[in-house]
Amino acid sequence: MFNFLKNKLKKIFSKEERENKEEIKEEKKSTNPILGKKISEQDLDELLSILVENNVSVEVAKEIIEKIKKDTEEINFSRFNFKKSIKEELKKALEEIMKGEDLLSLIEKGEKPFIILLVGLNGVGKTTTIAKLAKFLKDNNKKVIISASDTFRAAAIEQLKHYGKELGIEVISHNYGADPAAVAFDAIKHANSVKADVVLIDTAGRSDINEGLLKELEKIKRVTKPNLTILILESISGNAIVNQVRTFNQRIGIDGLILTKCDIDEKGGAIISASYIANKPIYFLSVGQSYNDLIKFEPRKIAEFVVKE
Ligand SMILES: Nc1nc2c(ncn2[C@@H]2O[C@H](COP(=O)(O)OP(=O)(O)OP(=O)(O)O)[C@@H](O)[C@H]2O)c(=O)[nH]1
Ligand SMILES: [Mg+2]
Repeated sequence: MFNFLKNKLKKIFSKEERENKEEIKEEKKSTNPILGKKISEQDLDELLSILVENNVSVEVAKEIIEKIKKDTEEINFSRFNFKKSIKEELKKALEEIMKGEDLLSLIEKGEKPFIILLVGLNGVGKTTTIAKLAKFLKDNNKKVIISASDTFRAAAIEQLKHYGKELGIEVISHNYGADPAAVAFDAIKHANSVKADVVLIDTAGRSDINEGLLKELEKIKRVTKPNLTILILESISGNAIVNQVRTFNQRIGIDGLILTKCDIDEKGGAIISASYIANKPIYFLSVGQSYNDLIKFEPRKIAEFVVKE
């Protein structure tokens, strides 16, 4: 009888001792069916597929999943609504990666004239984005000057002059073949004399990243010392976006991004890749071809677009 009690007490005490140890607690948690379910490798693979199928580059998708794996190691998800809960974890992770920034308040806090240089490959939407930005700034009572520093592509200057005329915004230009940095220098000088608030510098693109383009942009940047350098990217560009962000950032130095053509992008993943690799804010998304098609960037909306219920 006494022996039985002694043994029972021994058992209880040793159990208490064991329970004080962290590893035992963990063991108890993961094996307790009431406390729920942990994310398995298979679940992580499913989350990875969601990202990759929606155009997030494989490199970026793997890093995001690795982070989720670490962050959720200790979590026991409810068995009820398990899939929904882990998708929510994915959305939260995506939301943390992407950040927006209010361009207008940056301009208001910054120097006058506030100089913005737009760079990017051929056809991504630099010139039309300049027109949209110019309209947005004018609507917010800012005096804007545009520098037609794409002296490379035929009709680039006419395109900008046309937008300038429609919007009532002055465009400073030289002839085709002129030094783009000299055009920008003149535009800034003019902006100073008319007390403009903002100078938007358009630049030429190329079909792929080449030395000629990078050297040209480096020179424009050296001469103009912009307050902000914005890389324009197409949201429909897939994996190529990673290389664009890396090269422009290393060679030119970028402060933030604008993603274009989001109205024809059915996936949304390239926005996540670009944001992750750049680790810089997204100022706007361009969602169409008219002047007002520039919308504020909201990370949650992109996360929800990529990770559907
Ligand atoms: N659907 C859609 N089309 C866009 C958007 N942004 C730009 N575009 C179109 O993309 C094409 C190229 O735009 P541009 O602004 O001329 O591109 P760019 O980067 O200046 O091109 P280059 O000067 O040749 O280097 C035009 O037909 C634009 O109307 C967008 O958000 N949505
Ligand atoms: Mg252009």
